[in-house]
Amino acid sequence: MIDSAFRCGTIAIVGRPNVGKSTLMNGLIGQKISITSPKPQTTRHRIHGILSLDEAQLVFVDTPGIHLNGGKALNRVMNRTASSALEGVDVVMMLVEAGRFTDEDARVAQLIAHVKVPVVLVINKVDKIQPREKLLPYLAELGQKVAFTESLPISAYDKKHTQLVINTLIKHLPEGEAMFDEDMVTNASSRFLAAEMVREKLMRRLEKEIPYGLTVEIEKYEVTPERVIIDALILVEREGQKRIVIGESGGMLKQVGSEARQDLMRMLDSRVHLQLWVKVKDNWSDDERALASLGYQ
Ligand SMILES: Nc1nc2c(ncn2[C@@H]2O[C@H](COP(=O)(O)OP(=O)(O)OP(=O)(O)O)[C@@H](O)[C@H]2O)c(=O)[nH]1
Ligand SMILES: [Mg+2]
Repeated sequence: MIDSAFRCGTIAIVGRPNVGKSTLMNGLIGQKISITSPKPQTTRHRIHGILSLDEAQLVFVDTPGIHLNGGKALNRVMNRTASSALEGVDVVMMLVEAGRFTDEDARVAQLIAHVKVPVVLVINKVDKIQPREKLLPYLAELGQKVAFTESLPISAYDKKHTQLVINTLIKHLPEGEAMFDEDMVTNASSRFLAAEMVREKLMRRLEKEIPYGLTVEIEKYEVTPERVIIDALILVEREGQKRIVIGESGGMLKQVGSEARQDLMRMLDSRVHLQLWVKVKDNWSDDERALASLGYQ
């Protein structure tokens, strides 16, 4: 008998920072929605990515990497944002990095130990382990450390692997009608995505603690027949950071602006005029009220 019932559900993507959650979500929906970088703690919000197929609709929820040590208020908010994403979803997809299992992975395993829905454990970045057989003892060990329903060793960059993830997830989704219009890839606003694209370039270009002390706010977002006009404000915590973000003769800001503009033009399918500003806002990342007003929940 052919099972032809349409399936639809939400899938939380959780794991410690830097395991490839956002890269995988973008790969699964075939479009860049969530920003990525080689640095941990890139994602700060919950970000929905929607994949609409003939037989199912998969609603992914990308989350900030769950990390130890409360640290600043922003860190606590990020951990809360991630763990609360486990509530009310139909499937939990936990990511680990092939060959590694840290205390932060153990924390994630502990958080998902009691969820009532299927847990798909994705062992990402298998491309980094050669030959593959080296992974076998690691895979056996994971069975003791994570309570999962099914596990999949993959590389988020590999189309065949992402297809396998999709097929596996569909099996675990409940029957039901689509929740979103089929041409919708995210429910995030263009304004939010614009701020994120700018933050991604800053995250990738800046070193040490600088990327962690900044946030981006969109001050103006105007759509005209010719182009989209965007003014983005980069908030930093100290004068010294402002100097670094601007760079010598404004060089850093120029590069960041030009890279972000390329992404935005692709995303918005329009010409884009992007203007960047930098301002100091003392201690915003450790101030609960400032965080709330900056859109961190
Ligand atoms: N070699 C390899 N690198 C990968 C793979 N998937 C992701 N990466 C890289 O891993 C780094 C982290 O990826 P992200 O997608 O930003 O990781 P994340 O889990 O979303 O990180 P946070 O948002 O900080 O929690 C980036 O440099 C990616 O390019 C993979 O399958 N193989
Ligand atoms: Mg991420």
